[in-house]
Amino acid sequence: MNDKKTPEQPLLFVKDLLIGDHIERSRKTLADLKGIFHDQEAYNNMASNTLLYEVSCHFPVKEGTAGGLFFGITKIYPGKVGNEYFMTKGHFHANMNRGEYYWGIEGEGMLIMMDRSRKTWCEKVFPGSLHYIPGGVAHRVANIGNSVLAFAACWPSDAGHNYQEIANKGFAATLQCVNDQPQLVVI
Ligand code: S6P
Ligand code: ZN
Repeated sequence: MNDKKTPEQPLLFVKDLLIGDHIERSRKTLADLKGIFHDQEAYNNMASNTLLYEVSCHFPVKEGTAGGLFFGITKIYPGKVGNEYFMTKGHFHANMNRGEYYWGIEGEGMLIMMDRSRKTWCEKVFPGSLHYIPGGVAHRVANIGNSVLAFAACWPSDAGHNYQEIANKGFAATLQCVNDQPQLVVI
């Protein structure tokens, strides 16, 4: 019997792409973000299959496992729906006290955060920027540049995701392009 183990394929993190085992990829189009953007007319006038962002994640353990970590790369394409930048859906973690790190890899973006009292603020994302998102803080990222924005994320494997609250109530402020500048506009 041959008891020699085949060496595991190394996990690669090449710019904005993850390669290796236990990697899952997903993509979100405009249709997947129905109800998220505020300019309904602009939304209806765009092709519903417009690609907004892609995520590749490394899930080394089962979702919900205590003590593990997940790693993901999100790539957001440039563009706007009306005055609102292409952005991620945004979520709270289902396990409210679980935090997360984000860091910028490529392009220019804005991390928008909102706490439980609906206080909303943002931080600029750029290559090398590092962002700590505390537990209980909803988070989403908008691409404010003219090229692809890529950022990495690391979060606990028992964080889970609560998209419902954002789908129902949204964020208290939205990031819009006003006079060619990103501005957080209270809804
Ligand atoms: C997971 C982490 C990211 C997002 C990704 C897409 O906790 O925050 O990997 O899942 O940026 O955003 P969303 O809001 O569509 O999950
Ligand atoms: Zn998260």
